[in-house]
Amino acid sequence: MSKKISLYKSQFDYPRLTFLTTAVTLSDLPTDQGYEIAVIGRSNSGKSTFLNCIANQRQLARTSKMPGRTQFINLFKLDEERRLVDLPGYGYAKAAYSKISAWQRLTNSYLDRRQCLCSLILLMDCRHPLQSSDQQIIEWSMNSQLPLYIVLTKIDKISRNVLTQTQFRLQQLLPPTYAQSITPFSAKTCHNLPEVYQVFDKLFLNTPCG
Ligand SMILES: Nc1nc2c(ncn2[C@@H]2O[C@H](COP(=O)(O)OP(=O)(O)OP(=O)(O)O)[C@@H](O)[C@H]2O)c(=O)[nH]1
Ligand SMILES: [Mg+2]
Repeated sequence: MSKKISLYKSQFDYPRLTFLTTAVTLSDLPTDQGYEIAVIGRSNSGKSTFLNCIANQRQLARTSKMPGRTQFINLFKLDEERRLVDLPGYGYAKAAYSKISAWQRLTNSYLDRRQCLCSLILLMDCRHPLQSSDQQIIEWSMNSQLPLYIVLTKIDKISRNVLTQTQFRLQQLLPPTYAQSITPFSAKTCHNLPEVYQVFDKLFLNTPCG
């Protein structure tokens, strides 16, 4: 793994992220104002762990080895206007089918209706990238013209060579807009955390919502 030193100083104080609320239905969400960036991806791709790493807090978002840990929409407040959102994962959650489809309905209606949603961060486990559900999210964001950024998680679990091959393959498969927007990440080593802060800053500062 590269030991590149980044001098990037983030515009927002991400370690000050605090838990705001859990939404079981859309009506539990705070007023639809300000800016939200949502972390989306398959169950177990590392979404909640990623948010903990960003906040430099071990238990801000609940994580688990078992897929299906996050079952509702959890919101974290960065400041009065900006929030980060941990969405339930899609894919192979170990739970009753009826429960899984309820989480997916919740996520889908959040995506369809939330005006202050300004971007998505799509997390993919670097060992299983671009599954059909990931492709559906990419397609949806293209059609809705919602900016999407890709983070490849768990890179501590593969060699540098395999990571390079994976990135190359993804660049061939993804539409050009997204091929340039991939950040490899490890929550174990916090590799590329400054780059991730840079992505969030850019998305918060340059993206009109609504
Ligand atoms: N080695 C390693 N493990 C990770 C990394 N990121 C997450 N994990 C592990 O992957 C498992 C799943 O992480 P979560 O953050 O709970 O995944 P999630 O995407 O929030 O899962 P759901 O809530 O089910 O959607 C946990 O055991 C984490 O410790 C990483 O970068 N490296
Ligand atoms: Mg989770």
